[in-house]
Amino acid sequence: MNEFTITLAPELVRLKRKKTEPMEYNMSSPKLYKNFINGEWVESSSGNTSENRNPANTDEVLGIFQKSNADDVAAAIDAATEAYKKWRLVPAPKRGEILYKVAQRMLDQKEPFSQQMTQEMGKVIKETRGDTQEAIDMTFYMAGEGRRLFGMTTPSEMENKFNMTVRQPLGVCSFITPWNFPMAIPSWKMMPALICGNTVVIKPATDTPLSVANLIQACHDEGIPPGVVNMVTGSGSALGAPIIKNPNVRVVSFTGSTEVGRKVSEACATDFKHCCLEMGGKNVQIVMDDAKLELAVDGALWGAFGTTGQRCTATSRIACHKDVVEKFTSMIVERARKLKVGNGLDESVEMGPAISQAQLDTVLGYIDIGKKDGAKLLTGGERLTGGDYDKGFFLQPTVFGEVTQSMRIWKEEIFGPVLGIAVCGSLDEAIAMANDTPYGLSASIFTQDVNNAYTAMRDVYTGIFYVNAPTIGAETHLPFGGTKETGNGHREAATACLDVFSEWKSIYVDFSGSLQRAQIDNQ
Ligand code: UN1
Repeated sequence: MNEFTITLAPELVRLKRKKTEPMEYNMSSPKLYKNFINGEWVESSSGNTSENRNPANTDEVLGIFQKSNADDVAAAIDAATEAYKKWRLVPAPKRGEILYKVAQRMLDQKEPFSQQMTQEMGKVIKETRGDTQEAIDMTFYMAGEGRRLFGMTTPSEMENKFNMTVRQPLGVCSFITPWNFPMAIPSWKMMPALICGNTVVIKPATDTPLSVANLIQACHDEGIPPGVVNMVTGSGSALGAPIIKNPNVRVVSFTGSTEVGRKVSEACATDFKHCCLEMGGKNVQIVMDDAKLELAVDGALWGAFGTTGQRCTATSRIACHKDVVEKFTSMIVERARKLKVGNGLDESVEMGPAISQAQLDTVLGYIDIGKKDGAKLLTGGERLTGGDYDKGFFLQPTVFGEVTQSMRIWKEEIFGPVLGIAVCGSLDEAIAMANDTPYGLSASIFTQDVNNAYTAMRDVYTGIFYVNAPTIGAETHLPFGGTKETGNGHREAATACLDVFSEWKSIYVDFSGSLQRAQIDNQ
């Protein structure tokens, strides 16, 4: 054994396969879920819990979750700090081997994970299968990254000297994750952090802890060592500061509102922590006069009403060419009226409920604002009531016409199934309208003209852009994120995310046997 041989601690090679069951619940006596700290499910020292209810049927309690406090957070961060000492030394390909198994286990459990996600989050089962699949894709992708994590070698300016760069982990990474993609978004953060050699503390959204618990269980069952992944449930207001301000946390990755993101950013700045922010969006679909209108309507419906409009990338604005706006509008209104709204477990349902009463109220508030500002309500606009609708947070797919750039529904993120259509006279005008927002996440154009497409690709200032496709549908191996108030320059997914979870080390090896002074001896 030479000095470069790494000996794995026995717990780090614990790769046996246990039988996995998704977390279970029983409506008559809901299961008590715990925090996951140092490889064990443990109760919060607060002694407090909260219920996780189905937004499609609030009679249904999916589980009782811990309402954690700052002591729980500290315990999780301590465990992650300790585990980091060994995990960072596990060869990245070995870390990848574990992630391959985690991904395979998630694939085995895709259906129950997805069903539970629909029950806790509301979006339709086809979409929760997509969410779980996105987490699986990310996990396989990052597992493969274990055999890459490429640095570079480059010549030295001096003789007998070798230069290279390597990625080094930072330590404990903490994540504050949203409810709209309860498994995919946590996986975007967790898997790259782990493959780089960091350890993790995650605080899931209060509305969707079960999906994160399922993800954590899959990690645990496939041999991620104790302390390497930890989960603490509870509210952001109680746990945010203890997580972010803990000196052992070196990376904070947050997905949520711009308002909260700004606070996270400020809190990280004073301690120079890596901070990755994924925030709001106000995504436009441009429809040109030469667009295939059927396709543009399909795209707008999927972009606006998929996930009940609760995606950061949701299509909430249309800039439609004046020559086709009448036809496009009547086509979309007709289709929106026919969308089937209901419990997402029913395979025929096309749109589920809002996540919560608060979200429903926000969306209804924006519908009022739209009306008051003079937009023309073309369809929808009301909460759905009667029968099973009374038990959930359902509302009608809503379309406004005659929207103008001065209106709040044109500028502000709504995060609900509300689409506003405005008229443009030219591509230049459409691009100016697209950029008329504080956000810069996603945009799209429907056109058959290659010149229109390339001009918009260049001039619409967003992090994601689609041609003849809606504003949603990012794949895990391309960078995800946005410009302006959507992000702070970082990207999730792809290999771009590795820059959040590692730092470059530049290494110079001088084998000349004598002192060589850069910039001095080689002139
Ligand atoms: C989000 O919009 O909140 O690109 C995440 C998409 C999904 C992820 C969306 N893959 O639509």
